Amino acid sequence: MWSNAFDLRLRFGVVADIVARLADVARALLGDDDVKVFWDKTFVKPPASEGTRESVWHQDFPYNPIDRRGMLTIWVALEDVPAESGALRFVPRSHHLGPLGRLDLVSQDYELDDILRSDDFDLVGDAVTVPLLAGDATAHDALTLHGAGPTSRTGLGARGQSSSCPGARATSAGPIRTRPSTRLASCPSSVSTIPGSRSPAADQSRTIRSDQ
Ligand SMILES: O=C(O)CCC(=O)C(=O)O
Repeated sequence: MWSNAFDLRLRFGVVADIVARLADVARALLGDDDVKVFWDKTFVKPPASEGTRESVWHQDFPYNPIDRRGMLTIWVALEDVPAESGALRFVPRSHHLGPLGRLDLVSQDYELDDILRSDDFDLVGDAVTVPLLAGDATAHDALTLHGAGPTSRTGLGARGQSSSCPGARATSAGPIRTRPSTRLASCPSSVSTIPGSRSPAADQSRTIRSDQ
C-alpha cells in the first residue's frame, strides 16, 4: 500500500517553501488572487510487488471542502516517474462533466466504465498518462478524473508532493475536516496577490517543467 503523509508544510520549513511557490502557480493558473493551500500530501509509492495499489480513477472535488469549481491540485515529482511506473493519468475534458460523486477509493477498483455514463465518453478524450522527470509538476482541476498506475520498478518507487489549492470562491464556509491538521484555519500558505490580469481558468491538466 502506498502511503501519504499529510500537511508536512506545517512541520518542515522546506516543504512550506515549496508549497508556497505552488500557491503562486495556482493563483496564476486559476486567475484568482485569493487562493489558499489547504493541504499537502507526500506520496510514497513502493512497487506493486510490495502490495502497493494503484490510485484509482477519481475527482478531487468530492473529497475536499469546496462547494463549487475552482480548485487545483498540483503534483510535483520528487523523483523521475516514468509512464509505466506510478505516473499520473488524466481523462481530458472530464472536468466538463461536473461532479461525478464519491467513490470508495481505498478498497474498490474502478474502470472508467464504472464511473462514466456511455454518453460521457462522447465528451471526454482518451485517458493520457503523464510521465514526469524529477521536479516536473502537473496541475489538474478538482473536477478532472485522474489516477495513477501501479509502481512497477524496484527500489523506492515513486514519490510526489501534492497540494490542493482552492480559490476563495470555491471554499465552503462550513467545517472542513475532522482531522485537526487539515483545518483551513491552520494553513500558513494562504496567499498574497498575483499582479496582473486574470488568466484563463486552469481547466486542463498540464505539465510544468521545472526548467520553465
Ligand atoms: O499520486 C497518486 O497516486 C494520486 C495523486 C492524486 O490523486 C492527487 O494528488 O490528487
